[in-house]
Amino acid sequence: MYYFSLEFLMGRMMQNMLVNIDMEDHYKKALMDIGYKLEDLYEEEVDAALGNGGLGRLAACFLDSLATLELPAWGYGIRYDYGIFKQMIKEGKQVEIPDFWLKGGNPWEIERSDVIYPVNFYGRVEKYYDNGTERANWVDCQTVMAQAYDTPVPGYNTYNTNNLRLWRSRPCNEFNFDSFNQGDYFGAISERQSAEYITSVLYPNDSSPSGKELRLKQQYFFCSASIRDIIRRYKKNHGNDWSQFAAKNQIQLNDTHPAISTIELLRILLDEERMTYAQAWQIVHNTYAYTNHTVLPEALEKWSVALIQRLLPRHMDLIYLVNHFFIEKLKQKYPNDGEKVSRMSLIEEGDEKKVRMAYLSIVCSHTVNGVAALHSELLKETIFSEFNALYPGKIQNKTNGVTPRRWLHCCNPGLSELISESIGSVDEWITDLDNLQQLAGHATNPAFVEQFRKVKRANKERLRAWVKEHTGIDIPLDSLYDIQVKRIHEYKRQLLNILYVVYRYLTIKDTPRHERAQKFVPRVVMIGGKAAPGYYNAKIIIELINAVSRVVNSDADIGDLLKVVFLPNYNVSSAQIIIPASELSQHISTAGTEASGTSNMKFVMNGCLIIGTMDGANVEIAEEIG
Ligand code: 26Q
Repeated sequence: MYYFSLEFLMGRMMQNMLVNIDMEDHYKKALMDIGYKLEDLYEEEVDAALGNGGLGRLAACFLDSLATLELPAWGYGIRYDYGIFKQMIKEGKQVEIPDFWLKGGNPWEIERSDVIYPVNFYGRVEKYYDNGTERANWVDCQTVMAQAYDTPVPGYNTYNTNNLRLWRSRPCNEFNFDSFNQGDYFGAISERQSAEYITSVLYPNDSSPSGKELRLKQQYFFCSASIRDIIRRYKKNHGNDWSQFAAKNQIQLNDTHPAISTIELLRILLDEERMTYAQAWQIVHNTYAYTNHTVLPEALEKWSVALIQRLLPRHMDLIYLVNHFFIEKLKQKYPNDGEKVSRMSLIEEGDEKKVRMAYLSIVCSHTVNGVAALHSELLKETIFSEFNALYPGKIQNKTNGVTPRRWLHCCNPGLSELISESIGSVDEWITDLDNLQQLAGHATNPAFVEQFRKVKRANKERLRAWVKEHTGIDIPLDSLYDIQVKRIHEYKRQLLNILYVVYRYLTIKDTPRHERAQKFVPRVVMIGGKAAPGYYNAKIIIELINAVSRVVNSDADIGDLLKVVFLPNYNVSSAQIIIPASELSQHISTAGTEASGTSNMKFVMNGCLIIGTMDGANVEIAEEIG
């Protein structure tokens, strides 16, 4: 199984690696012997932040779980030089700092100088007929090389190790030899640099797709190399017998970002392997599955036909061909309903023709899934309803999950130990979280409750020190820690949260001093998250939070009854400190807009009460925990 994703938000690796191979205690002791603390060593590692948020972190959690379940699954993606930007707050505003995470070297990756493929762009198509099948030579292309970098992915308590294979773009040596010969030395160098540029930087948008040529280049670049790699591996075992391909290779599309790979596989099967269209199509269709992560129309990818035509001319032909057969099927099933055909077409007509990548992904896949029960129902009833009617059963639900290794055991060793002591051993729950049900009996056990409180308090102390270090703000320990950390978005309603804080502040101010203590539980409201650099409304929400923080925190009349903190540079590592210290967490998206949410699960696992709308996976969490 291959998980194709433009994002893998791995965070730090060392503790996860040591825990999974059961070496953490040995390392702890060995380092202690030479006067070091393992925890201090962990702090030296930089995050591998090759993702924006939920979708990228989901990919990382899946890698850990797939390895732990001993499934033969690899991740394929891009080795960006620059991960998601670092966020600083200057005068209350977000400032973005480039994240050149490879500065000090990356000890986890293995450079594979032997695994390298050419990837073509631009050029033109020469068509010809071969026994009635139209095929093409794609000629006069620009070629870039894709080089593999591997990161091992050990499972918890397993003997197998999976792999995350990320591609880096390199110039092709033969590439543009002509300019050298013609004496255009600088021209040739600059073309080489533009090749390296493809994998330089992760796009920091996580909602409205940018539609930029470089982004499409990134998508095709990694898809092409990954498909080549998979075919090479298959041929080593099966030669030219393609009959087992789909049985041996399953590709999961993490959203539509790698959707062009469906057409790349089709192209290779037609133009290089010389199959008939029917044979090639069967293989593509039986190989792919697609995960959708949003119902928001503005977040659905659409690529301009003109751009694809120029960058990937043969792929544009083949998209039209797939669309032709698809529309034939529609016309048969719904005769005289031209409106429906144009609604469902893979091509959106208009001033600028566009390819609807979600529709392309649905048509090319055998299975489509949403990421929480409610979200999957919405897919079937709203944005993909006509596809659900056409292909009954194709759209399914697979509710997201998170790895309990990182999000409970590693980030909250105190709670992990308490749970293990209470239900027998760590191995009972750490690979099968249903075992946490055994804790129900301890909920009224005073000794357990006392221990639980102790653990929470220690985690709050750790967060308090982090807040002091990163914001300079002193927060009290004996307050309710109320937390909302996630990318800043209007639909996630950080604005609603901060307006409530203003209301609470004013209500406290309106209450006579002597009544306050009994009317208000002292609370520290913490909000954190990055805004996409071009998302104006998200950026001014950050400014507002900081402005409210300044007013409330400096009001001596309010004292410790209310503190407001903007947590800067929210990322995987800070999440591992923030989440275990939480007592109340906010998941208040407008119902129907948050596909799943995954931090909701992490907060719950760390003994936090969540407050939220009946949206995404909140619905299932509520059913599970009451
Ligand atoms: C697309 C085109 C061009 C540039 C950027 C993008 C892009 C990048 C990232 C579009 C979307 C994303 C990320 C989306 C995301 O994180 N979605 C979240 O996925 C989680 C995992 O399924 C869910 O839990 C969240 O509800 C969902 O918002």
